[in-house]
Amino acid sequence: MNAPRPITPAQPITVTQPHLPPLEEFLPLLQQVWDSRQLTNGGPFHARFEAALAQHLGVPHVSLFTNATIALVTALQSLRITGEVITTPYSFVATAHSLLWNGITPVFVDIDPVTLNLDPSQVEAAITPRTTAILPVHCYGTPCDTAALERIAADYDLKVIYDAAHAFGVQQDGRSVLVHGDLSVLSFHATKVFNTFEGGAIVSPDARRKQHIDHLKNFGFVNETTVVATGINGKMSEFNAALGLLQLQHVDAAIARRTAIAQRYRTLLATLPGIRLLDPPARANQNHGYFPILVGDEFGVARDALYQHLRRHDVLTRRYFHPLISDFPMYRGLPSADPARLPVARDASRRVLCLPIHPALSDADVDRIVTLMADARAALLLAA
Ligand code: T4K
Repeated sequence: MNAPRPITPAQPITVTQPHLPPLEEFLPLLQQVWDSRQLTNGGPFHARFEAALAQHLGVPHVSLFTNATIALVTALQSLRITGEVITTPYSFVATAHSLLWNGITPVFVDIDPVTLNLDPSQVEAAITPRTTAILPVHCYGTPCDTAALERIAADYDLKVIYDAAHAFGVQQDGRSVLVHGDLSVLSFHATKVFNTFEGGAIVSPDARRKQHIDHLKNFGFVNETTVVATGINGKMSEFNAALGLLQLQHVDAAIARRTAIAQRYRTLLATLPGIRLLDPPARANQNHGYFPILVGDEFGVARDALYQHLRRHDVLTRRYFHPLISDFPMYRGLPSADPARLPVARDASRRVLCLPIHPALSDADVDRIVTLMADARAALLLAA
């Protein structure tokens, strides 16, 4: 896992790399799929993975999906959300796209400067008679201020659907962060802490809601001849479910390695002025799916110049999340997308850089990345 890389790596260092189990562990499961010829539509691996996942996460009910985007679209359908939904501009574009796919108007609200999550103190002012729900994101796996958001939701009779795409395995105050709100949606995309190649899930608080969601993800069928809702095809295949079942055995070790990498970054980056790291969340663990830094003016080298410098040295960082969702063409005409109303999100989007983090990254890789950052700054100071 930790073999040193040559100083000039043959392969670029990417922001992430999927963690996979040894292929020989997966082949016997594939053999079972081949033998059974049950490839999808709720086969045995689907049932086993769903149960094992709920237990692993410590949540009551899970519905597996083909990906988080379809799961978000379905979650909104299942709660019959309409009108306007308050959400964050600082996320992956799928968060807001799930609203547009349901004919819902996103209302963007600024983020909290410490957590980079939706700022509850701004939510209330954005509520109108058309508001039906809040769609916050546990960005980078940092839990939202769930208590404040759910207080507002209760006061105004709004639903809360968490985009928990980044929050696999995150616990706060001794329980899963996924139990909050009406529904939570996970992603198991290749780039996530826990992957099934593609995949996702909805966490439901009760069996009835789960059953409704399970019908929705299967075209609305409840039996061979009865369709009770305008469902979609969101089903996870047996291939993905078998992989997920196996991945559960490896995910804790993968997160442990990510944690060690994050600690190493923290120690090394402390020597670089102007580089801000996010505070570890209060009373919660971290899965270290991302390692965001905010490049301050004091660093001297602007974020985009640093991004290019690292790129020239084959270190492919990502500017998650730049541009803001509210800057994309299908959103920027909305009144709530006005940049003047989103100063904190805009500043974060200008400064953020997600450094490479994944279990196969070596200590030498981390050292090299930080050295390259220091070099960029030193070169600038020398030229000044
Ligand atoms: N909500 C939130 C808050 C999300 O962040 C996301 C997804 C969603 C909802 C929707 O979830 P899904 O519907 O996808 O389940 C990536 C992912 O495609 C996307 O899933 C993720 N968020 C987003 C933050 O990042 P890109 O455009 O950065 O991916 P890409 O292909 O450039 O990959 C980044 C790096 O990862 C590559 O440089 C190399 C490495 N990589 C990637 C893939 C796909 C691999 O080594 N192997 C691979 O198979 O969007």
